[in-house]
Amino acid sequence: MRSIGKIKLAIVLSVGLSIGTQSSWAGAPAPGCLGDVVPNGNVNVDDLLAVINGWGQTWVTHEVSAGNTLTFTPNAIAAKSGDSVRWTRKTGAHTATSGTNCVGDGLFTASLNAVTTQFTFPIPTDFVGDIPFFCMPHCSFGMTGTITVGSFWQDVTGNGVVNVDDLLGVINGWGPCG
Ligand SMILES: [Ca+2]
Ligand SMILES: [Cu+2]
Repeated sequence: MRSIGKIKLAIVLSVGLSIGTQSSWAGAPAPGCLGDVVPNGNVNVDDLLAVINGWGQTWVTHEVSAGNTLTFTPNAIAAKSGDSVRWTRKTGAHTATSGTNCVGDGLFTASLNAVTTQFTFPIPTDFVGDIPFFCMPHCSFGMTGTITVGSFWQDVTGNGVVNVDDLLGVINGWGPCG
Protein backbone atom coordinates (compact mmCIF):
# COMPACT_ATOMS: atom_id res chain seq x y z
CA MET A 1 0.00 0.00 0.00
CA ARG A 2 2.19 2.81 -1.26
CA SER A 3 -0.52 5.41 -0.71
CA ILE A 4 -0.70 4.47 2.98
CA GLY A 5 3.06 4.75 3.20
CA LYS A 6 2.88 8.22 1.66
CA ILE A 7 0.16 9.27 4.07
CA LYS A 8 2.23 8.08 7.01
CA LEU A 9 5.35 9.79 5.69
CA ALA A 10 3.46 13.00 5.04
CA ILE A 11 2.07 13.04 8.56
CA VAL A 12 5.41 12.30 10.13
CA LEU A 13 7.05 15.05 8.09
CA SER A 14 4.29 17.54 8.76
CA VAL A 15 4.39 17.09 12.51
CA GLY A 16 8.13 17.46 12.37
CA LEU A 17 10.60 16.49 15.00
CA SER A 18 9.22 18.65 17.78
CA ILE A 19 7.53 15.63 19.33
CA GLY A 20 9.17 14.29 22.42
CA THR A 21 8.96 10.76 23.64
CA GLN A 22 5.54 9.22 23.56
CA SER A 23 3.55 9.48 26.74
CA SER A 24 3.21 6.36 28.82
CA TRP A 25 -0.08 4.49 28.78
CA ALA A 26 -1.26 5.86 32.08
CA GLY A 27 -4.97 5.17 31.93
CA ALA A 28 -8.10 4.97 29.84
CA PRO A 29 -9.27 7.65 27.43
CA ALA A 30 -11.92 9.94 28.82
CA PRO A 31 -15.41 8.64 28.06
CA GLY A 32 -16.66 10.10 24.84
CA CYS A 33 -13.26 11.43 23.86
CA LEU A 34 -12.82 9.72 20.52
CA GLY A 35 -9.20 9.63 19.48
CA ASP A 36 -7.57 10.17 22.87
CA VAL A 37 -5.36 7.13 22.21
CA VAL A 38 -2.64 8.22 24.62
CA PRO A 39 -5.06 9.14 27.36
CA ASN A 40 -4.33 12.65 28.61
CA GLY A 41 -7.59 14.52 27.99
CA ASN A 42 -6.41 16.04 24.74
CA VAL A 43 -6.45 14.68 21.19
CA ASN A 44 -3.28 15.78 19.51
CA VAL A 45 -0.25 14.64 17.57
CA ASP A 46 0.72 12.11 20.26
CA ASP A 47 -2.45 10.23 19.43
CA LEU A 48 -1.75 10.42 15.71
CA LEU A 49 1.70 8.93 16.25
CA ALA A 50 0.30 6.18 18.47
CA VAL A 51 -2.10 5.16 15.70
CA ILE A 52 0.72 5.19 13.15
CA ASN A 53 2.92 3.08 15.41
CA GLY A 54 0.10 0.58 15.84
CA TRP A 55 -0.65 0.48 12.12
CA GLY A 56 -1.93 -2.86 10.84
CA GLN A 57 -2.37 -4.44 14.28
CA THR A 58 -5.48 -6.57 14.51
CA TRP A 59 -7.37 -8.57 17.07
CA VAL A 60 -5.73 -12.00 17.37
CA THR A 61 -6.52 -15.33 19.01
CA HIS A 62 -4.06 -16.63 21.61
CA GLU A 63 -3.77 -20.41 21.84
CA VAL A 64 -3.46 -22.21 25.18
CA SER A 65 -3.24 -25.98 25.55
CA ALA A 66 -4.31 -28.05 28.56
CA GLY A 67 -2.49 -31.35 29.05
CA ASN A 68 -1.77 -34.16 31.46
CA THR A 69 1.24 -32.44 32.93
CA LEU A 70 -1.43 -30.46 34.79
CA THR A 71 -0.32 -27.21 33.26
CA PHE A 72 -1.62 -24.65 30.83
CA THR A 73 0.83 -23.95 28.03
CA PRO A 74 1.55 -21.09 27.98
CA ASN A 75 0.30 -20.04 31.40
CA ALA A 76 1.12 -16.37 30.93
CA ILE A 77 -0.67 -14.81 27.98
CA ALA A 78 -0.04 -11.23 26.89
CA ALA A 79 -3.12 -10.00 25.04
CA LYS A 80 -4.87 -6.77 24.19
CA SER A 81 -8.46 -5.60 24.46
CA GLY A 82 -10.63 -7.37 21.89
CA ASP A 83 -8.31 -10.34 21.38
CA SER A 84 -9.56 -13.86 22.02
CA VAL A 85 -8.05 -16.73 24.01
CA ARG A 86 -8.69 -20.29 22.88
CA TRP A 87 -8.01 -23.27 25.13
CA THR A 88 -7.50 -26.68 23.54
CA ARG A 89 -7.55 -29.92 25.50
CA LYS A 90 -4.60 -32.17 24.63
CA THR A 91 -5.10 -34.96 27.17
CA GLY A 92 -7.09 -35.53 30.36
CA ALA A 93 -10.14 -33.69 31.66
CA HIS A 94 -9.77 -30.05 32.63
CA THR A 95 -11.63 -26.77 32.80
CA ALA A 96 -10.80 -23.21 31.86
CA THR A 97 -12.32 -21.21 34.69
CA SER A 98 -11.76 -17.54 35.47
CA GLY A 99 -10.92 -16.58 39.03
CA THR A 100 -8.21 -16.58 41.67
CA ASN A 101 -7.24 -18.89 44.55
CA CYS A 102 -9.19 -21.72 42.87
CA VAL A 103 -12.44 -19.78 43.23
CA GLY A 104 -14.38 -18.90 40.09
CA ASP A 105 -15.39 -15.29 39.53
CA GLY A 106 -18.16 -16.03 37.03
CA LEU A 107 -16.55 -14.43 34.00
CA PHE A 108 -16.24 -17.79 32.25
CA THR A 109 -15.95 -21.50 32.90
CA ALA A 110 -15.81 -24.32 30.38
CA SER A 111 -15.03 -28.04 30.37
CA LEU A 112 -12.10 -29.27 28.31
CA ASN A 113 -12.39 -33.01 27.77
CA ALA A 114 -12.71 -35.67 25.08
CA VAL A 115 -16.18 -34.41 24.18
CA THR A 116 -15.59 -30.67 24.42
CA THR A 117 -12.05 -30.06 23.28
CA GLN A 118 -12.00 -26.28 22.83
CA PHE A 119 -13.24 -23.12 24.44
CA THR A 120 -12.80 -19.57 23.19
CA PHE A 121 -13.17 -16.47 25.34
CA PRO A 122 -13.41 -13.10 23.55
CA ILE A 123 -11.80 -10.43 25.74
CA PRO A 124 -14.16 -7.45 25.98
CA THR A 125 -13.00 -4.53 23.87
CA ASP A 126 -13.16 -2.18 26.87
CA PHE A 127 -11.25 -4.44 29.29
CA VAL A 128 -7.70 -3.68 30.44
CA GLY A 129 -6.06 -5.63 33.26
CA ASP A 130 -5.44 -9.20 34.40
CA ILE A 131 -7.74 -12.18 33.89
CA PRO A 132 -6.54 -15.04 36.11
CA PHE A 133 -7.84 -18.54 35.37
CA PHE A 134 -7.45 -22.08 36.62
CA CYS A 135 -8.45 -25.70 36.04
CA MET A 136 -11.03 -26.79 38.64
CA PRO A 137 -9.83 -30.40 39.17
CA HIS A 138 -6.16 -29.47 39.11
CA CYS A 139 -5.98 -25.98 40.58
CA SER A 140 -4.46 -27.30 43.82
CA PHE A 141 -1.69 -28.84 41.69
CA GLY A 142 -0.90 -25.43 40.30
CA MET A 143 -2.80 -25.64 37.03
CA THR A 144 -3.37 -21.92 36.73
CA GLY A 145 -2.65 -19.08 34.34
CA THR A 146 -3.08 -15.37 33.75
CA ILE A 147 -4.13 -13.34 30.74
CA THR A 148 -2.61 -9.88 30.93
CA VAL A 149 -4.71 -7.55 28.81
CA GLY A 150 -3.19 -4.33 27.56
CA SER A 151 -5.04 -1.50 25.87
CA PHE A 152 -5.79 -1.45 22.15
CA TRP A 153 -6.79 2.19 22.06
CA GLN A 154 -4.90 2.64 18.78
CA ASP A 155 -8.01 0.97 17.37
CA VAL A 156 -10.00 4.17 17.78
CA THR A 157 -12.99 2.87 15.83
CA GLY A 158 -13.04 -0.39 17.79
CA ASN A 159 -13.40 -2.62 14.74
CA GLY A 160 -10.35 -4.80 15.36
CA VAL A 161 -7.81 -3.26 13.04
CA VAL A 162 -5.66 -0.13 13.10
CA ASN A 163 -5.99 1.63 9.76
CA VAL A 164 -6.89 4.90 8.13
CA ASP A 165 -10.29 4.97 9.85
CA ASP A 166 -8.50 5.35 13.16
CA LEU A 167 -6.33 8.13 11.79
CA LEU A 168 -9.49 9.94 10.72
CA GLY A 169 -11.00 9.27 14.15
CA VAL A 170 -8.07 11.07 15.77
CA ILE A 171 -8.32 13.97 13.34
CA ASN A 172 -12.08 14.29 13.91
CA GLY A 173 -11.59 14.31 17.67
CA TRP A 174 -8.74 16.85 17.53
CA GLY A 175 -8.52 19.22 20.51
CA PRO A 176 -9.31 19.13 24.22
CA CYS A 177 -11.66 16.44 25.44
CA GLY A 178 -15.12 17.38 26.62
CA1 LIG B 1 -10.06 0.64 13.81
CU1 LIG C 1 -6.67 -29.75 34.69
